[in-house]
Amino acid sequence: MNFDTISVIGLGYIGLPTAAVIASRRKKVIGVDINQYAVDTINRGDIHIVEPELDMIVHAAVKEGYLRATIEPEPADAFLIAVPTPFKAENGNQHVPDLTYIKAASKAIAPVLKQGDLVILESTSPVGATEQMAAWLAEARPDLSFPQTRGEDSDIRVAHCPERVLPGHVVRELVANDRVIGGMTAKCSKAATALYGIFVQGECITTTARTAEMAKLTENSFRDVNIAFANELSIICDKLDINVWELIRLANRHPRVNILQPGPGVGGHCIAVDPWFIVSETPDEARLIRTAREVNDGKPQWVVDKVNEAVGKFLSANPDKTAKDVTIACFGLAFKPDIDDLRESPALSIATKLVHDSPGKMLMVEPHIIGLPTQLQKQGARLALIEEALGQADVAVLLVDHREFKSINLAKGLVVVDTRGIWE
Ligand code: SAJ
Repeated sequence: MNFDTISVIGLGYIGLPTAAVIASRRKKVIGVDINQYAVDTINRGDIHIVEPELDMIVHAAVKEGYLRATIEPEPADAFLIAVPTPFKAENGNQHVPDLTYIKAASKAIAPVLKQGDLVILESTSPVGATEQMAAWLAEARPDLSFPQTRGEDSDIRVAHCPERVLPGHVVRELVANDRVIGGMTAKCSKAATALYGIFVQGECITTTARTAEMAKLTENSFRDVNIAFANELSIICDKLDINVWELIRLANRHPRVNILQPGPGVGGHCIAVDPWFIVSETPDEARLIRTAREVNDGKPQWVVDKVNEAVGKFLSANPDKTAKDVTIACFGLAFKPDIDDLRESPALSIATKLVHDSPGKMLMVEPHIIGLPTQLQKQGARLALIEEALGQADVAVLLVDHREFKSINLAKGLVVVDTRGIWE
């Protein structure tokens, strides 16, 4: 199978690295995005997102002429769709998957499709989304045949191949991870396997499109349920006056126990989102998956309550002070350690609540950003350096276990709320 030109639709956290890695294998790649700023930035050889090593690869691919970005789709031999699948509210359900972007991408590429092309959906999707995408394509191109009606003999091949890369390690994991390839027919799977063979060193395992969709949702739900277990333990242990970090270390010495780490909640755009795709489709059956989501989503408020308790403790030890005199320092705003990504971050939502509720000074320590989000700034919070915050804080709240925070020496008398167990 020959893929001379490959088009990647959606140049975000998944699409851009994928486009760049394929281009680095000396394949002609056309990246398509509706965001003109992203298109212009990439065509200059720069990147509009933060991901280690990506800038070098994009720069080289654009400079050598293998990668080009555009707003309008152009003909290609394979199309990889990597657009977002957010939620929408519908009939009182807040977490219904919204396929608008997939629909728009299908409509956009349909006019340039030709016989023999391969279309791959990479976006994390509810079960059935690939079939739905194929239906949209068929509707727009009645002159071409698709697997849902023509099976193995279709003009166009369609598959779902979910991305499984870890933000912060995308460039390495894109190449090294195994891929689940869910073709709508065996021929579709074969074509998609050949495409991933261009850059994937992991194994490509074929299955159906629906199983591939569910595999991706299952992986992230598995992690969510396990983090929820750790978070629930942390709340139980707090009540029973047990150090949860020590408890987990001890329990994990059992050869068949591997408990994850509690934290301030689950953030990011995948683990806190994907389980809802299962719950939304099978609400009566997905009881554990739903409860895990609720446990993890409830953790930020529990942390806020803990900080308020800590402020109360400080005030009873310092009866001459009022709440207005208390300085709170939050350590970390990102959704996980050692990255700058604040989107869907429980740390950010805790900090925002604290800034809103606390009348005293609020200092934010986040070594990975150069300016605070406007909302925090407007409410009077200040971005501070580690030393400055430590010098002024009455209450220190550890929200993200960034490398920089691990070696901090805490002053005696400082009231601490440590959601990550690195200052225990
Ligand atoms: N977290 C904990 N405790 C833990 C582990 C994680 O509280 O023990 C929290 C993190 O702090 C963070 C959240 O969970 O807020 C998610 O972080 P993560 O590093 O576990 O995962 P993501 O969201 O960055 O990436 C996940 C990965 N999925 C799995 O590990 C099963 C990645 O492989 C997927 O490609 C990605 O979702 C995705 O795009 O779906």
